[in-house]
Amino acid sequence: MRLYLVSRNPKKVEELAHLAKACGIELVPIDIPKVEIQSEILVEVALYSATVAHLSVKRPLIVEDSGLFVKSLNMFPGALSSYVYKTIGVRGVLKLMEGVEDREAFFESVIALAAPTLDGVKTFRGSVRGRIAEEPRGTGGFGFDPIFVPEGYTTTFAEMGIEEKNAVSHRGMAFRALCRWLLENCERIACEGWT
Ligand code: ITT
Repeated sequence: MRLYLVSRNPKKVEELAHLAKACGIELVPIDIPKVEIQSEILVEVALYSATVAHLSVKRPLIVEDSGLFVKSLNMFPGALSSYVYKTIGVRGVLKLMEGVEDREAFFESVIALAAPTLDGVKTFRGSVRGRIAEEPRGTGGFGFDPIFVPEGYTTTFAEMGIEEKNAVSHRGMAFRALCRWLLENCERIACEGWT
């Protein structure tokens, strides 16, 4: 089965391609603009992006929207993570956290699936709890990976390989939910014909 992916983040594409392969899906990135509404709610952002993309592409596709939510910053940057990363970056977030003891945070991911044989857009969610490190560590991954330590680990996401990160990450969890749903519903939605 083939699924198209609307994203301009090559690292995100790489992580999703690994997850798709494990699910027997060929993931094909398409370079069209991803229209994102301004909303604090990831599922709204993903639903809208997938709907708009599907209107122009008319093929089975997914979009993935994600964000880092820091408890002591009242869940900032959340759905604004991409913009905050590009502006103040990892160092900026660490500065906001200077002297802050409560370093609890979580990543959330929403994958939205749209396809011609599907009634409406279907969404899948994943999240991972963890903490904000005192200093950036590691060179892998992207975005806020160097400062995120998932619960039960001492290493940051940036110190993990793709497979290890995917096994615990918000994106891995959301994609596995999509994979399970497709397996269970493929016949009903005629997904074997998706190209
Ligand atoms: P596309 O919209 O083109 O897919 P993007 O990077 O802008 O790419 P989002 O709009 O979903 O994607 O923004 C999510 C931001 O949240 C991302 O740019 C990172 O800064 C951060 N983020 C999300 N998942 C992350 C992860 O697994 N590791 C590190 N940072 C992550």
